[in-house]
Amino acid sequence: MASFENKLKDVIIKLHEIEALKFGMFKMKVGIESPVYVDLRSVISYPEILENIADLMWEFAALRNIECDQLCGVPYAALPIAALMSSRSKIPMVMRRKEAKKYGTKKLIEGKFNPGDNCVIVEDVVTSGSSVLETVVDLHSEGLNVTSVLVVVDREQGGSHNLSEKGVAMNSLCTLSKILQVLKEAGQINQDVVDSVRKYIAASQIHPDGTFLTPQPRTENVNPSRLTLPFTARADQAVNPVAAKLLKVMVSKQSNLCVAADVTSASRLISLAESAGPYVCLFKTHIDIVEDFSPQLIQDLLAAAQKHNFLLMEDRKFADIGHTVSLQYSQGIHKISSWADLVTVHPIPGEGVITGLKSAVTNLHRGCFLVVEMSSAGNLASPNYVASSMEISKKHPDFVAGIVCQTSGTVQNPGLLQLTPGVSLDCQNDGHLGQQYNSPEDIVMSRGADIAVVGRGIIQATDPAQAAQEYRAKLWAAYEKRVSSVKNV
Ligand code: S5P
Repeated sequence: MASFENKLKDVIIKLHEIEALKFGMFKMKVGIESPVYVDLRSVISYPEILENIADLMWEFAALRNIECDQLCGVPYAALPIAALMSSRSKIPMVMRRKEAKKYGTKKLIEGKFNPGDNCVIVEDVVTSGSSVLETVVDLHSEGLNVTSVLVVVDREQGGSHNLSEKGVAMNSLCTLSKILQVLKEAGQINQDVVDSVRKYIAASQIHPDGTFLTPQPRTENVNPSRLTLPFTARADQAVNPVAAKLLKVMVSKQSNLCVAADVTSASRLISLAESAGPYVCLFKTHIDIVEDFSPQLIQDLLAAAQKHNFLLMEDRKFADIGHTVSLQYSQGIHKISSWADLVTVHPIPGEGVITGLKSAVTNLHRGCFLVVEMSSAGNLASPNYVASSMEISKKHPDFVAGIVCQTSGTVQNPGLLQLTPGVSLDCQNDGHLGQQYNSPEDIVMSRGADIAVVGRGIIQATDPAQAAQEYRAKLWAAYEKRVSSVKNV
């Protein structure tokens, strides 16, 4: 039987074939032009695709442990999807009228329900989330509880954030980023289309009242998102003390560059810390690849970090049960917790991996980055995995400093940092080794990176100091452009 992931890919490709997903230039309801158009109304003409979407939505709801007493479809495109889901699951359905009837009973909600019933909204596409919020208001006014919405496509333009601010969790079957990835891999769209849609996503975050968070004309009540708020202001919103410190270092050094110091000798590691140190905010190590490791190396690293004002991150990618990671973090020859300000962690074992790490440190002047999406080709991070990982991050704001990911919509909270690897000036991937590169500008503007990780682009350069300087300048310019696109209009 096909996996959930393969069925999802199949549906995305079919939606493109029937032109429910289109690329070009389209005028949106909110008045801006968009390079992508998502309209699932036509899906009723293709019963098989409709059925597949409803099945996937139901499977997805089960994966997310979403339970409810009622389903509510938002007219029009989501109605048949909700109806099929209701028919399959035998969960009854209610329907919100677009307008209250002018005669007879002035019911807003059709269908039978009891006050206090838990209702999940089903929607086809979410942009700012305003239609869903209107539905939430009406359902609440009739006494129904609404805490979740199931969406087929999240356009990643602020909907998830706007809904969560109103206490409604958005669960999306797929995002625009996922659609781009699937259609690109299937050879149905080219890199230019991918780039233009990514730029558009980063540049058009929308508040539910219709105002743009980036980079459209700024209005008085704009509520800047993570992507547009300057690092200085974000330092105040960081709960983890290392994240706050890192943001301050970034501002004072005007650097959003992290060097991935993937070298195998102690002398090369220290030489890199000395040469690239002045230009980076973060120095990332894989300490287990150093062949002549000794405690002295740590002393030298700490001295370089102090001299050049950067933080240290050990990219250990912990991925075991809590008890084991607490030992791996604090014991052994590397004693990581004694020197690394930050570590990387895979959320795959569940929340225990974080509680385990936290149990190994007595003060919380340490933090971690959760690796929720990877840069490598064919990685297994599904939308479901990403969303569940983000839920874990919310439970430990004191320890989670940020998220390692590839797409701009993943991190909403301005107090968290997005760290993104896969950056190179020449953008040449490394073949069968799987790394996929983007340019510094793209990584910050389209993919939403706050900090970009550069390894071989710097360490294999003839002059690593000069290369670090060049990456820093390009990355910082891209960050300034991202922020000022809202500030200066
Ligand atoms: O998804 C990821 C996550 C990480 S932390 N992809 C990555 O490449 N990394 C790390 O970033 C990887 O372990 C390496 O240290 C660095 C990228 O190095 P580069 O030489 O490809 O720039």
